[in-house]
Amino acid sequence: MSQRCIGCGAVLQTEDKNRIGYTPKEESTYCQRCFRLIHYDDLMISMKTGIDPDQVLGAIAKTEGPVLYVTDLFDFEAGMIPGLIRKIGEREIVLACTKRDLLPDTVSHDKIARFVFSRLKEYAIPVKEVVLVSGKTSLGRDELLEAVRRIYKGKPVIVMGKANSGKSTLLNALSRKAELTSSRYPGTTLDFNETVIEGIPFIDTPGIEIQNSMLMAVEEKDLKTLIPVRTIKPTVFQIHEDQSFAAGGLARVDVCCGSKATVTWYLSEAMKMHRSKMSSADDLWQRQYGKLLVPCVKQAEFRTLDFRRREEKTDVVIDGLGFCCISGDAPLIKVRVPKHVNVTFRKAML
Ligand SMILES: Nc1nc2c(ncn2[C@@H]2O[C@H](COP(=O)(O)OP(=O)(O)OP(=O)(O)O)[C@@H](O)[C@H]2O)c(=O)[nH]1
Ligand SMILES: [Mg+2]
Repeated sequence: MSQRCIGCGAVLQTEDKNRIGYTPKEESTYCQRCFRLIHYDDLMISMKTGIDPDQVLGAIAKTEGPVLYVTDLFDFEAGMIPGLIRKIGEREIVLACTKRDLLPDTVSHDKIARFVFSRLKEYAIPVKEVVLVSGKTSLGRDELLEAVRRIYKGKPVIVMGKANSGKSTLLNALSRKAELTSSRYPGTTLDFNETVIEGIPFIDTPGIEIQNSMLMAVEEKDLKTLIPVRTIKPTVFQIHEDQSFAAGGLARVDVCCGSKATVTWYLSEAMKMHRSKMSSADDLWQRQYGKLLVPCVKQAEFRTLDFRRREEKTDVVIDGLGFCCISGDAPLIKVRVPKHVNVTFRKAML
């Protein structure tokens, strides 16, 4: 049996239940893991730490086609791959910024596009075109296909990006079929998986590991709480003194306020935000961690980062969790996150 699973690209096998690609039936087109993910939302084999990013990038480097690079607009910083060209070789890249549906409609496409270009410059990622899309609503689908057509010269288009960025969902939107398996569990796609859309061969690829994301720090059952499914409704706080914000037991942002500042949170609606005076925040954290402050991380070793603000509006971005925008008189921000989780301070996106 050397057929591949249509959903995840793993080579199908009937021998070992605990290995990827297992199917109990010789004639199946999907492996059991995909079948259970699609029909029962049951993960079976977790690939959270299973796919080596160097292996994926190494395999991509051996291909010759142009690249459709997929990043998640909500979790944008986690999607960036600095030195991308060094890792995969010189080639034409179209960037699909997906999950546009998660950002408010009131923010213009132009504003988001300007933000994306400035971040790409910072990360030194050269792309030919940027298209804002949604795999969920199919917004931007035709525009993206046109952009891909412009870089397609006969070699399959490599669809790459970080785990969970939305590659498989986007390809399903492009093909108008639901063939590829997508799920909220990072590491859904397991191997290169070719699919032809309007005459163009695309290769879905396993997501590049997001080792420094909050999505890796929490238990799988909590991914439902962290990953937004609907348009984010920002939560706005006007503050007049030092305040602390706890995003469950996952992260804490302390804002040292001079006279008046505004803190706007962009999180999944299932995430609970707890605001307190900074003077009582440590006490709240100690007493309520894992009780009121949930979800929390598996290994609770935290680090604190200090940031002195200069920009008019600053985003504090916590990979895999979301971001908050701080404006006004708040010269110092302290961010407490699990040790390996990445934090970026950037000029405001929205
Ligand atoms: N709201 C919204 N959610 C999306 C969109 N695209 C993908 N998602 C969600 O994001 C999660 C990951 O989607 P996948 O398509 O499996 O992502 P992937 O990049 O193929 O992931 P890997 O195969 O693990 O690398 C799932 O929970 C999807 O439902 C989108 O456009 N909008
Ligand atoms: Mg996938």
